[in-house]
Amino acid sequence: PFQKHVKPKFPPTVVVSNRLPFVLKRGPNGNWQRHSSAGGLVTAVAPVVADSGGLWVGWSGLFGKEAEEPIPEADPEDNTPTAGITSAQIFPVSLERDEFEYYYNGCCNGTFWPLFHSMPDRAAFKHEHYDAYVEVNNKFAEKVMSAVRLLKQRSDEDEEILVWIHDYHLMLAPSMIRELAEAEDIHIKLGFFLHIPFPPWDIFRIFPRSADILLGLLGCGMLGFHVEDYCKNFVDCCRRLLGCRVDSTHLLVEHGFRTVRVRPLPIGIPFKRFEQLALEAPRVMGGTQKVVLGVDRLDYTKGIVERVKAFELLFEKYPKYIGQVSLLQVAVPSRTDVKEYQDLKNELDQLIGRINGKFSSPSWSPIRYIFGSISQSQLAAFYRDSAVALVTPLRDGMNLVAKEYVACQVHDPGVLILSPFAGAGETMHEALTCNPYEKEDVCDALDRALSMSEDERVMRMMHLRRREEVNNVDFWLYSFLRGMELHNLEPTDDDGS
Ligand code: GDG
Repeated sequence: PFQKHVKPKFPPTVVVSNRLPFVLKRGPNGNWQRHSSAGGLVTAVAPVVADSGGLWVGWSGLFGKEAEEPIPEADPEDNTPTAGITSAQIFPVSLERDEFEYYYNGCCNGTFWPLFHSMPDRAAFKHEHYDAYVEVNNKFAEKVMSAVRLLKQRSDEDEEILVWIHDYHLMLAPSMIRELAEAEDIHIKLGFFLHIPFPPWDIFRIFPRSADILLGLLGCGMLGFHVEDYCKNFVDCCRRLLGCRVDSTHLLVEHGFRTVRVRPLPIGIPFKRFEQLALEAPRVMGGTQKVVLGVDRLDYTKGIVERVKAFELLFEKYPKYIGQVSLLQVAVPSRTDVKEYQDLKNELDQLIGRINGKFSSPSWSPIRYIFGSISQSQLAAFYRDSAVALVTPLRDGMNLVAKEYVACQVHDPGVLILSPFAGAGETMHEALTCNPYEKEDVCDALDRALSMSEDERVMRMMHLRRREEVNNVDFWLYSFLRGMELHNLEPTDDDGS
């Protein structure tokens, strides 16, 4: 039923995520100002809230007294989709500083992030962190209920209310919300989407309270994961850790008196938006030297250190590339108050310094490194003008960079090199693949990409682009809605992309 450029119509929806879809900063007059996030997820989900008259529950990024000040309206010049959400549609959750430290840096990023990326050696388990996680999930559940009550008052008797919870920060919230709603006899449809991988049973069970996490998630009617393997892992965990009756083919889990549906819902990007940016953005990289591009949050799961080492090997194994090819690595600062991330930055700084010292000439250096964020238009120009995108995470839920690169190949297509350990590797079949743990393999994939004929590049990119254009972010929204089995689900014919 889905066609290109058809936008689904959502019922009144409460979107729930750890962070609200904007950052608050003090303006020149001391008042709070909203700075909208331009990230793919927010761009996709904000219209759902704006258009459905829905509400957004999340943390504002502020603590204490500051958090109690009223949320401002969007700046009149803000033209991002978030600007369509009024302050009355925002339900902020207030968190204490210590509680946040334990819940977010401790449990979410210190435990679940590495564990779910199958890196248990990096995961720390502290019961006080998990206690804070339970407490914060409770706070979110309470806030979601006040949002639901408001929507219920406003809507028709038979109108369904959708609650859509996002990501690993809120895995206990579904069953908490279900319990509260049932106590008040309010009927809601509860859906959850996990943006990171769901690990295999043998990894997941390392978490001491793993059964509680499953029980939390099973509060939903439907659970979405990026790819089928994550769905299968989840269903398998329910069978082995909770003893649930499951259907592994149709991805169903029986729990209590309900059947929970589990669905692979691979996220897409706003393809047309990136394509348009690439068509319009001014040229930023000139010259005849080829550029290999890496774009990531600075995170150990993204395999940036391993990638840079493979790039060093390229010049040793294939000296013909010295002076001809360089790596442009954009690393967006992330979780900078966590020691592990600070150590990673230091390691990368030293490594890049050493390699540049070894190979640079007065007119060329092998690695250009931007530690910071660039505008989306500049990013689109980088994507467009790079001969190769090197997307080599050690593990990644999906990876949107691979998809955005493809959308921006509007002239003289480049080559995508993709790790099979990213969810994107499941569907982007025409990419070259390499094992990021084996630098020889990465290095040979680079050689192949850099010497690929134009015919082969055009053919591979055409197929990659076609798939991402159809399976774009609106298709993901629509697939989520279909998975929720709502009544009155009708697409509108707005032109969206
Ligand atoms: C999580 C999962 C999953 C990057 N640098 C700049 C910039 N970006 C934008 C990219 C892209 C986004 O950040 C990164 O998305 P990824 O998907 O690559 O990675 P995570 O942040 O780890 O996201 C991941 C995703 O959730 C969605 O479900 O795919 O697996 O880990 O959109 O464009 N944007 C701008 N300047 C930059 O310098 N403007």
